[in-house]
Amino acid sequence: MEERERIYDEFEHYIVPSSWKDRVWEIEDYKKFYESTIKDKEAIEKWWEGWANKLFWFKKWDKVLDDSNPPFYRWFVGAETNLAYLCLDWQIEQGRKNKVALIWEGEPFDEMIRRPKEMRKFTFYDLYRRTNRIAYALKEKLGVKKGEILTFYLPMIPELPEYMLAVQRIGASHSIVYSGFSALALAERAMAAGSRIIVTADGLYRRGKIIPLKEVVDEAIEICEERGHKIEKVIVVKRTNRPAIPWNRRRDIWHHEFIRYISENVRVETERMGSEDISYILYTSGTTGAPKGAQHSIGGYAVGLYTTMKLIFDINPDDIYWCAADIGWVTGHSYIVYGPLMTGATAVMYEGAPDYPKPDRWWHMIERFGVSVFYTTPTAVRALMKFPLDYVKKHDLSTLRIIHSVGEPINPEAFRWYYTNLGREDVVASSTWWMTETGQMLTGHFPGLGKIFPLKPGTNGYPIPGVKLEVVDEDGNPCEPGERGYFVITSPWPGMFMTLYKDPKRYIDVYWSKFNEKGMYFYTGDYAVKDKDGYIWVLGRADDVLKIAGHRIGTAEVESAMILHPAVAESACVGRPHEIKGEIPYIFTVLKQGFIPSPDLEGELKSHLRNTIGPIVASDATVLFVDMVPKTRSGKIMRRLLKAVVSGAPLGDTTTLEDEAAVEEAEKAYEYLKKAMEKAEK
Ligand code: 6R9
Repeated sequence: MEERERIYDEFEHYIVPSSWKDRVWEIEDYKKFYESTIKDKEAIEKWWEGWANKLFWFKKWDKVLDDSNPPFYRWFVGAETNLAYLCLDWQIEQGRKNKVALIWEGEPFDEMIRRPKEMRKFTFYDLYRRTNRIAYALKEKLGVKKGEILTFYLPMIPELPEYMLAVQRIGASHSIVYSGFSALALAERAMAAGSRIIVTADGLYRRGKIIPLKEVVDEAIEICEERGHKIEKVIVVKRTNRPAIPWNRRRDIWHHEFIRYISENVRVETERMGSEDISYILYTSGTTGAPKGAQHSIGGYAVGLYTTMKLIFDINPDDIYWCAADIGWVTGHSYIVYGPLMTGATAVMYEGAPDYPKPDRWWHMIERFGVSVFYTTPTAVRALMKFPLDYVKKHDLSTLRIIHSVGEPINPEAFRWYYTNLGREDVVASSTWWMTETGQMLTGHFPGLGKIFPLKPGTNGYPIPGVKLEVVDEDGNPCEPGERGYFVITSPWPGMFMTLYKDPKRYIDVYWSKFNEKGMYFYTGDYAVKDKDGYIWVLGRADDVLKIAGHRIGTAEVESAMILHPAVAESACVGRPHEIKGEIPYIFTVLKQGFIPSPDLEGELKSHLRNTIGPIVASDATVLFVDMVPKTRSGKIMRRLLKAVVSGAPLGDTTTLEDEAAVEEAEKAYEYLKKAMEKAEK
């Protein structure tokens, strides 16, 4: 974070992609335009209504925005549409029946002929037929009804978007659990969503290996059952041909058998969904152990996605668009599936690792498909820029015209690397800031406006028109340019989540209470700075949430997983800066009496983490055994002190940030922990 603070301070020069030289906003002109879209509620409504009018609706709205009961904002009140209809039927109506909607590439690769072993293209009509068939089976064979939530635990295979669209068609909703999560995490989410159906696969390919999934689901179901929740059906997609998959004949069914006797021509009537009905819930980590189910709408969400696809990706039907994220993450929901399809783009979807079998897999794919718009993460860029540049240079990447990143702050070095080496200094590039809760991107550069403002390596650009973002101090007052503060959203936006599923109180407490004296400010949990030109620089989380390779993990989640282990008395998790992954977990651990620190025990605790949270946390975690975890008098873990220890920063004024910490005690703790860490590192 400190390094970034220096960057925006000293930032002097701009970059303009060569072919955009004549299409540059004077910053003041963009600001004028932007101001005109946010100057009052009417302006905001007018801006969003203009976009909404470009979409298909069964019935239009009575009201654009109902803000009479904040923070429960309602967008496009009274309107009716359907996400599956927007993504498929509406595209077909616009003449895209035979256009490729999805290019899917599997991970296995034939090195002899330098081609993927599997690559499939689906037209809009193909997807339309395939999802109708699944929708029919869900409805007729399992009685899935409007309002039901199905849990998906699937890898990056075409069946995942197909099931998503199938449930949308019949008015049901999904809750997708990232396939890297553990059985416990899956069980907790399936129970919280009240799902009786889980859709999964036998396994997935990762770096040439097969990773089992069905077994994890079975384990999760056992946990559910122990806690009194019944999973009635598990639909299993056969992905890997692994032999001897554990099977429960009453409960489990193969996907191919599930749809076998259903005609490929079957059609299911599309539910006319209310704008504020639930499209999906997606669980995300917060500062307490229990994951939060961000509940997304249909109408507002669609408008948010359509707008940003046009504004930030400047998407046109002839673009080959590739978002290289996982669908289990909000980025994949919004910008692999719903966003690209509803704009009629051709989207690429890739199953596996970026460096398999060689570190040029992605560049090879960009070349083979002629990708024009690319969306990726800083972690991936930093990992791939470590390899010799030849891997990039041997591929023709000249089709690229826009490359954006997401998920975490991007350091200027990584930005410059991709801007130059992938983008030949001629792409529009930016770091688009948004969150699971926002549903849609809210900052970036907007080639879709026909003009861009100059790029600054590492910045998040400007807020999109129609949305008010502010950087404020502890009291909610705007910070001076260059001054660090809390990042807040001060006007509602259409893609916003509607509440936390079944927990409206937590929705208010977590997001809308911190600055309530100032009005309805959505608190993002991030620190940010606005520089003197008005560019936003998001610096990182201000709360106890880590971003490990772009994945959001609550430190409380790690800590509550740790104490489930019989050897652990107490633990405190903080993020340690990492040059590729942004941050990695560092876990100070106090053992119960009778347990002795050892490498074996460390290994055991890490495999315990793998089983309780999943590999994202476990694979990079360091467990450090200590005699005590420093606490304030009110019993709160002194996290800033721990952060100073792990990042090698001096204690300095960190004590002042820690409420009620006795300076002397803090200093002692700091010295002790520093030594413990040095010892462990030797
Ligand atoms: C889309 C997504 C949200 C948190 C967010 C912030 C961080 C996301 C960023 C970024 C700096 C960017 N974040 N994009 N930080 N620059 N361009 O990542 O959603 O997983 O919910 O995480 O990610 O800290 O608050 P989610």
